[in-house]
Amino acid sequence: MTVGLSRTLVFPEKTLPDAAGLIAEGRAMAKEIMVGRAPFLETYRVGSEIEYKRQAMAQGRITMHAQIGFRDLAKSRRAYHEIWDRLAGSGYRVDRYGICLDWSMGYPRAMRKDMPRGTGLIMHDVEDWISLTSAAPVAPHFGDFVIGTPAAFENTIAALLSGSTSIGNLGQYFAFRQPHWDDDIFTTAESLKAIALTAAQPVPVIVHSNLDDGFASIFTDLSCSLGTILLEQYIVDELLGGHAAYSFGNTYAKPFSRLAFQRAAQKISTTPGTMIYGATTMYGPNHAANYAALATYLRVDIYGEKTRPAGHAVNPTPVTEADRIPDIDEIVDVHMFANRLVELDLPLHSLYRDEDVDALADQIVSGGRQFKSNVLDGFAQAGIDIRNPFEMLLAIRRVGSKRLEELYGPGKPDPGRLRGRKPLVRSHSIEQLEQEGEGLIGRMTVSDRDAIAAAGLRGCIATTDVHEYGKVLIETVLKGLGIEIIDGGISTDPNDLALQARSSAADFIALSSYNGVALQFVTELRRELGERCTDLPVFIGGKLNRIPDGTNTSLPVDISKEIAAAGAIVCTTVDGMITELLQIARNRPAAGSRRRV
Ligand code: B12
Repeated sequence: MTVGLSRTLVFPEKTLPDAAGLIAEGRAMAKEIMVGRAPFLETYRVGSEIEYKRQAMAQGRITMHAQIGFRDLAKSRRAYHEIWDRLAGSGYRVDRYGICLDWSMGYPRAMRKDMPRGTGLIMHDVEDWISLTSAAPVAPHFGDFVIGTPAAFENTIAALLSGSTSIGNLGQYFAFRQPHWDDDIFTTAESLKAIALTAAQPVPVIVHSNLDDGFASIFTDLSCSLGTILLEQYIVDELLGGHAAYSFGNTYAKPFSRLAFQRAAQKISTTPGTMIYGATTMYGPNHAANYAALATYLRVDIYGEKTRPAGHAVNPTPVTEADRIPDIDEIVDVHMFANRLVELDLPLHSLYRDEDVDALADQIVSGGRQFKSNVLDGFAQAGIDIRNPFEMLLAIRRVGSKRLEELYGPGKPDPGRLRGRKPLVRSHSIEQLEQEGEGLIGRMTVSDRDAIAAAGLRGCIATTDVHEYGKVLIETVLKGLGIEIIDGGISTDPNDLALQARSSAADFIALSSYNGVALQFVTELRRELGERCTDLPVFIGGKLNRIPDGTNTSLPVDISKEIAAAGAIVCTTVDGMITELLQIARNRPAAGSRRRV
């Protein structure tokens, strides 16, 4: 199937960088840069985490992953040591840390200090990286803002020197955009060099991809997510001689399909998996209630890894995660819970039956293989060189998840559905958001709905970062209310959004923001909108917090009031925006009798 895809559409540039030259440059660096002997490798006498994982798989041992990364390096070092130490004191082990670098770390080092910051760890020299991973014998997994960003090569060098043998994140490469950074050729070149450098190491180094950070959170078909693993293996292992491994979990909230996906991916894995991430979309504001979600997904993950190990560590996510970045005590607590659950869980395994879940896993695998071959055939027919890893990476990134699924998804065409296909195995997140949106409209009175529809409003909808679910929800509601939608994009910049809102004569902007940049974004957006749009309403929702300058807790605090003072209407719920829109609609002449400026 080639509908709508052609080389010139995907690559309008006359020439692209020489892939072979970039690969040679990356490989050559392996003469100087090698994996440092961090305490993890020394203590367990292994050459790499892959070796350690294979040993744990052979022993049938469940391994544990914790996510850490506070803004402040000293606090992050303390966490690295203290979590390991306190768990060891109880006879338990944390095997690996996923280190949450700040997204500003994704810019080349010289630019970092002037770029927008999120809520994660900021480091400066290689010595900082080494001092962190030296703090305890736990495997350092640099899963975010390394490969896949403009700083891919330099950050991979630092990660290797600090003893990391698990580096990501290809998922981010495909789906993330650093604010104010449009040069995807540079990002691809640096990422290709980084992968080549890992592939040329004398020990195997994992090139990690969190599928949810990439396309899996937006695909409607789990087969496409599995097909993504196959495509990543094709590029990293087959074309570049490296070791691709995947992670999944954030958005896999249904226990049955979560287990089926673990089974399916286990069948096609060559390298041990990194971690099964906590099902964080199951968490809400009530911490006690979150324990039920925690136990539910951990049980499934423990069972999956115990019975058909894919090499993943399990990831007990603190119950405070929906509020903000969790603190050290909360991480220790949740690991105590998980370790005790492993002990209590094993006797239950004989109660489970596997036939139904295996049948679903087989369906996901066959759909995934179909997706991979559809993508390769389609790309080849469009004139993309499918043996060239640079072209493969950039083409997948530029075509994007929605279009890839529309064009190459294995489900039968079904024009009425999202992506125009009936998924082979439905992924639930997007469908659930649509149902939530429809429910909100259903609860409104007919006269309120009619009033909004009659006003002929037009809204420009965008996100400041990769979190897109809030936008999907808002779009569903606004469409249902007959409001025209101007798509302001994902991970957009304030100047671009202001331009689009003005040129499309939008009546309001609706913005979703989660990464701690909301205040800066709204301030710049207001400035860019300028004098002419002083009364253009800007609605904003999501996670409206920020790490205050000079804090010593490294934890974000709510800044809704400051955002409101900067000129946005803060909405904790979608109802809040609907009430305001109703007000606007009632104060306006009917559609048709208004002139747009
Ligand atoms: C799903 C998710 C992801 C998915 C996103 C998938 C996708 N394509 O959208 C993935 C896995 C990709 C992801 C990635 C990351 N994430 Co995330 N993610 C979440 C999670 C679990 C859910 C957020 C969500 O979408 N909820 C669904 C929406 C619909 O519901 P809601 O948030 O409750 O929103 C309500 C209202 O706010 C309102 N609303 C939302 N937007 C708007 C807009 C308007 C106009 C209106 C009126 C209303 C409105 O609608 C909802 C209805 O009540 C949260 C934790 C949590 N449980 O909240 C973390 C969370 C938001 N992520 C977080 C982080 C740090 C990240 C990463 C940086 C992690 C990393 N190191 O890689 C990356 C992002 C990198 C980047 N470049 O941006 C942090 C943010 C930290 C903070 N600000 O304190 C959180 C809070 C987790 C945590 N505790 O660390 N994430």
